[in-house]
Amino acid sequence: MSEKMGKSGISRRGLLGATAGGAALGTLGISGGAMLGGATGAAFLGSATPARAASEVGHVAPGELDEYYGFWSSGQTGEMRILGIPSMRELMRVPVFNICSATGWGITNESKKILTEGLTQKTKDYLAANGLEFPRNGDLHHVHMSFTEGKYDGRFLFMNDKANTRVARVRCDVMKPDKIIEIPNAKGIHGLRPQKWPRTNYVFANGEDEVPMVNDGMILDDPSKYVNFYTAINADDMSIAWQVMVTGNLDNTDADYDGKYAFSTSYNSEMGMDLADMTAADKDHVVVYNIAEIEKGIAAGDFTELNGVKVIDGRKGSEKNYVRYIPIPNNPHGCNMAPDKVHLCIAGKLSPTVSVIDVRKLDAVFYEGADPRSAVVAEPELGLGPLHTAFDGKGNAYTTLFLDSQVVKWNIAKAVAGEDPILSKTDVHYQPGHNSTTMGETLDADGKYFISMNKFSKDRFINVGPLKPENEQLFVIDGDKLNLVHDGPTFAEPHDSILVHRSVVTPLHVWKRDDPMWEDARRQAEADGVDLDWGHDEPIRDGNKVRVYMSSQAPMFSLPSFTVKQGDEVTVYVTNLDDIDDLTHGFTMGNHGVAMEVGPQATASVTFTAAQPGVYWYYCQWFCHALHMEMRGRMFVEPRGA
Ligand code: K7E
Ligand code: CUA
Ligand code: CA
Repeated sequence: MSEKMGKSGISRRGLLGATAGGAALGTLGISGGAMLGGATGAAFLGSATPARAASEVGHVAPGELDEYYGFWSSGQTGEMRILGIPSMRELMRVPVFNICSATGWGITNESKKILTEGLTQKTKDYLAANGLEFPRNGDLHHVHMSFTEGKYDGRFLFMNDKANTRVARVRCDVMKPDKIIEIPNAKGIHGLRPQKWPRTNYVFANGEDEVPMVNDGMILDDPSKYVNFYTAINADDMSIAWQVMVTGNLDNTDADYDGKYAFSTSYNSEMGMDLADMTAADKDHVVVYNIAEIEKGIAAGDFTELNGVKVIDGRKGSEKNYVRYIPIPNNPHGCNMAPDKVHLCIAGKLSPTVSVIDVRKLDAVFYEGADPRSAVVAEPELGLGPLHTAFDGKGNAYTTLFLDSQVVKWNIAKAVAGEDPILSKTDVHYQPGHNSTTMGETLDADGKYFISMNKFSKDRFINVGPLKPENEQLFVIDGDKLNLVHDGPTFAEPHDSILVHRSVVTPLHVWKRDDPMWEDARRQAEADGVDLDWGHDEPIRDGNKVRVYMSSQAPMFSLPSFTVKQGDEVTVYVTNLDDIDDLTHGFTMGNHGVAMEVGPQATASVTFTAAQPGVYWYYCQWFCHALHMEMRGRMFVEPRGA
């Protein structure tokens, strides 16, 4: 480390001693134990009593329904979760980038198609070299809903996979992914936001990790050859619209309410390749993307085609009006556009400040050559380790302070006026990362509830071993104070959430038979002359490929048994004919690693090789009837020679 320090010309002592940010770095990176030791559990217990009884607000009695959906990321679990707010009950897990034993996501043909079709050939090749069809893991940080005119429109949810550089779209009518794409050129998609205005035509995605401009194994230690990519995805078909090549890495992103600009924070403006270099400068920057100018540049042919993507050069030194770099202290993280349509809040992370950018001043920065910092209209000092900011729609902001284990409520107008903006500080447990407010990233921000998503639970729960859960706390914020109404653990590791009024989202109760999810099954059944709804008494043989069509109706499969030959590649199609709310069946083939969910009125299919002769039971693994246990049948595998 000291050697690398020498390279950047700054000693470790100088770095750590230079600024408040430097001190924060020391705590953050170098003595993690001390960071956790300072938490204030006792103080919290004394102040936690809600000012109003829990029964009055924030309590959802059995049988009552929540007012909001919470759409949760799950970090390295790779799934999306749906919670009810304010009960904080976990209602559903939606596998996206992970493989799911219950639903068969990553096992069924329908899900495998979605997981594979958006991968680049290069990725398919190196996965194949590892015996994989698609990545086994995902790291899902940010879930955001599609917008129409600055408000959620309930069509889609979009989310990133940092681990494998992917972006997924989930249909809100069935709460299943329908598109998963790998982003070419970029590495490590992190920040992700939909365009807010006029509607979500683009989904913006940050590549966090720098890569050599030609990443062919010839360049390692020449940072001048490293670049980073900001990607605009066409939300309607999940194709790549364009990319901007930038200087510095990209962390979080957001878009304005005018459809003019999008923004990314960068903590590595230094283009450093290790911690020392990434924290060497006392300012990094926010990149501002000028959407109309980029679109003009693309239309005029001012791009390089790179792996099939039109790439605009927006690196520092480029004279064009595509991007501007606004210097911001120090390794900034969160990037949150306020619903007042004016103020963009950049959390300083290693700086105790939040930088407030007035987006109305950006035209001057682009077209009149104004100093980029002239758009920064306030930089209040709020506390140590500011990470993310949420809004109540009444001019107030809530910023998480990771190192202080607090949430600070502050007033944006006061900050801009140069007054002390801090309204309150509330202890949270412990080390909060993201936060969110009800409808807070939309023009419908209603200031009712606030979630603090804390990275550590430490001593809050009975011990479950060395791996502890995270902890999340829900507050009512419609008064002056933040009133705690829920405090509970979550499994690895939600980063972000959005809280969406239930009136916005109207999922189906049963599938529609013409759903595109099983289009391939429909086509295959037609080619086989089979009615997909009812199935077929005999397997359809096609060389050593065998297709078995059956339906399910509680408590029976239409086929009590079927026969194949050893070595056959067997595809089983199951259609659930039950047209009843909550009547899901499943199909598990014993000892074949095969299971899947078949929702009411859905078709699902799975393919496996019947490698060993014998009798194998298949069964419905989703409890559906008093005779659910009896809902099973036999696959008979005849020896090859028979
Ligand atoms: Cu949105 Cu966790 Cu990926 Cu901040 S990041 S905490
Ligand atoms: Cu069908 Cu259980
Ligand atoms: Ca930096």
